[in-house]
Amino acid sequence: MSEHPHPHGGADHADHRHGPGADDHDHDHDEKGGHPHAAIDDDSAYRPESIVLEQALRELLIEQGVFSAADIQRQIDLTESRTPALGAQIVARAWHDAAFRAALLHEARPALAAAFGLDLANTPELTVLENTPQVHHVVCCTLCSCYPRNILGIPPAWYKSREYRSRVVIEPRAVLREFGTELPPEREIRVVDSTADMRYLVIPQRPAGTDDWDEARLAGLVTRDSMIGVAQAIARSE
Ligand SMILES: [Co+2]
Repeated sequence: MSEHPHPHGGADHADHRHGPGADDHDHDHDEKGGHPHAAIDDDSAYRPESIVLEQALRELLIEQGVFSAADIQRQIDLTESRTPALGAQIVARAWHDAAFRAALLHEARPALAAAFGLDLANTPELTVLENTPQVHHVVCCTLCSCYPRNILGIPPAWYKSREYRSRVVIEPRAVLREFGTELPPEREIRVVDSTADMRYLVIPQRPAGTDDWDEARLAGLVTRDSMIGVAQAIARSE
C-alpha cells in the first residue's frame, strides 16, 4: 500500500462494539463537523445496516432517557475539539518529567487528570506504551476503529481501513516501511489491538540532541503518527 492505504468503505463498521455509555464511541459521525445526525433524506436509497441500527438504537436510548440528543452532541463536540496537539503535549511532558512519565505508564487516566485536568473517568481504559531501543509499539484496532479520541481526536482514514487493520498484525515491519519507518531488524515490534474497553497511546522515542529542550519545543517533534507507532518522532534538524 502507499503511505495512506485506501480508505475503508462505509460498511466497515458493521461489527462495531460500542463501549458502555455514549463516551468515546467509535462509529463515524460526520467527520467534517456540522450536524452529524442530519435527518436522513432519501437522496440515497442505500443505507447500510449499521447506519439503520445505529439510528434505531440511538433513538431508543434517547426515548428511554438513558441520554439526551444534547448529550450526544456535546460528546461529539468535545471529541471533535481534541487534536493530536494534546497528545503531543502529553508526550513532551513525559519526555521532560520523569515522575509524570512513570505515573502515566503506571496508570494513565489518573495521571492525565492530575497533570492536564482531563476528565477521562467515563472513557475506556487507556494504556500508555513507551517505545525504546528494544521495543517498538504499534496500535491498531483489528475490529473497527477504536482509538484514543479523547487524546488524539478523530483517527486518520487509513487507521480505519481494512488493509491497515488486517496487514499490520501480520506484517508490521513491512507496513511500517510503507509509512517510511525503517526499524533495525533486531528491534522487537509489538502490535497492540485496541478495543471498546482499552485504548493505547504510544510515547515515541525522544529524538537525540534534545536534552536541553523545553516541553513546548519538544511537542513540536511529536506527530500523530508517532503516537500511533507507525512513525517515529521527528528527528531534531541540525
Ligand atoms: Co474498534
